[in-house]
Amino acid sequence: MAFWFSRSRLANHLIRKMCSSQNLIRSSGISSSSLLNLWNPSLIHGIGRNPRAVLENLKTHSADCRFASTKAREERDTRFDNDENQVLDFPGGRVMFTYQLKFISESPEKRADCFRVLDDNGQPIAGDYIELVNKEVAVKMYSNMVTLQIMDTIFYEAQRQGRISFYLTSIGEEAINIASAAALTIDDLIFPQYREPGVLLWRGFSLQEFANQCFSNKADYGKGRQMPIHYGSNKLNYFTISSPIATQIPQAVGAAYSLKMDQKNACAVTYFGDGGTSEGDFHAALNFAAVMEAPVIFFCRNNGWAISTPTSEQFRSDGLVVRGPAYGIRSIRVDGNDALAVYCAVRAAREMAINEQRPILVEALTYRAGHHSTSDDSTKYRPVDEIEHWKTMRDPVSRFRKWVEGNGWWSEVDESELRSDVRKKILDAIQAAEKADKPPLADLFTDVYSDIPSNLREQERSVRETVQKHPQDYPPDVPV
Ligand SMILES: Cc1ncc(C[n+]2csc(CCOP(=O)(O)OP(=O)(O)O)c2C)c(N)n1
Ligand SMILES: [Mg+2]
Repeated sequence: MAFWFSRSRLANHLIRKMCSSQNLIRSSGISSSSLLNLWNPSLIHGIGRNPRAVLENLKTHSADCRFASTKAREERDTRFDNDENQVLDFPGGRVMFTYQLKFISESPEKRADCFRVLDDNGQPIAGDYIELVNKEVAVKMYSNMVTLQIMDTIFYEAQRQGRISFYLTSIGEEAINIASAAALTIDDLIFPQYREPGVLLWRGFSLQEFANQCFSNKADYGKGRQMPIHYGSNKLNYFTISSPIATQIPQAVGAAYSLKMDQKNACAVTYFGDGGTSEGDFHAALNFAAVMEAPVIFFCRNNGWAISTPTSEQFRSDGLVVRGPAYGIRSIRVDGNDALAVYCAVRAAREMAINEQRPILVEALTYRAGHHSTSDDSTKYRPVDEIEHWKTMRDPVSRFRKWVEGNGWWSEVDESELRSDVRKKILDAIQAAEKADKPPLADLFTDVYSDIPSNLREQERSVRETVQKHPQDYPPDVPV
């Protein structure tokens, strides 16, 4: 760094020496800051017509006297051409000097725009993008959004009935879930937070597979060792959800970098909430991805809340989209309740991430229309009419339906058939999952070490003893 500063100091010194006729400068009516503009070679025109030209002449003349030897002159030409005294050639590019003591404002005059294709009534307002989604994709997207909604409603009730221990809905974020998934390919690696089961649904995870996980039965891929909704699927390139917030973000960058090294035609996509961006992992991940040029899409669901913490207590920036450029990441803000806008943005993001081998940040503005989870009652910390407004006026599912119906691709009959079919399938899946055997206790201790260490053997022996002593405190259907 010292090198650049010393270079610019040297330039400053030389300019002052060359332009020693201060009176001339003053009488020309040119301020000292505009004098410095004279060091732009593109201004060497029209000598004799204006004071600038006079000064230009002075500069050229003085410079010629100063550098008697050709070698020195060449050196001067390369060093001080192009506004050397106004520009700092610094790693990453050229930086303009300013002589105004001016701080960069903490907030821009205008907030970042939000891309949308459909208005609140499902009417297209950005026609150019409509044709990207054909009938087949649109109907599948809408059907998946409805399926996710019904799945959420029934599983939520199952938790309230005490049949599963925990649940968390995606209500209000169906467009984000389904439309982003639709814009990706199965080879793209998904690193979810937890409010994105629709991505898995789109990829073909069956209702039975969802139920098996929530009921922690033998068919659950996690062998009942995770809380409900911590889904994962090797087959569908969906990394298993982990409870600690934001851990998935740097993992996605690492995976994206491996895709880059293997020259794969795929990217990694990580989802996270507004709350997740307060974790150090978020910042480290963005910086790492930018520097390593990793093909990763950072998808932030800015839904206004991190459990009971509003975004105003989370950050003071204009949401998250403005953070991207700070790390050197191309970014877009999108209406998260407009399925077409989400689809178009993610599709474009994917193309850029893969073709240009770079990270992209997408911030989707939305609202967590449900409670955080079954462990929460959001009416305790936010107005009920706010929740109602988003649930009714800004519902992403009915908005998308209006567009699909308007195209003649969907009818009332289709709607009722879909709803009763999905409802029945989910109820059947829940019944089957509930009846299925639980994984044996021994599974608690496997799959981490190839040879189980002695401390774990000891824990296993101790838990068996405790279950035998106090059977009433343990589920009777877990084989010991
Ligand atoms: C490291 C860590 N800190 C705190 C928690 C507790 N916690 C679980 S969810 C959550 C809120 C996350 O909010 P956000 O990222 O906005 O996602 P949203 O629930 O809104 O979809 C918190 C604080 C956690 N799981 N992990
Ligand atoms: Mg949130």
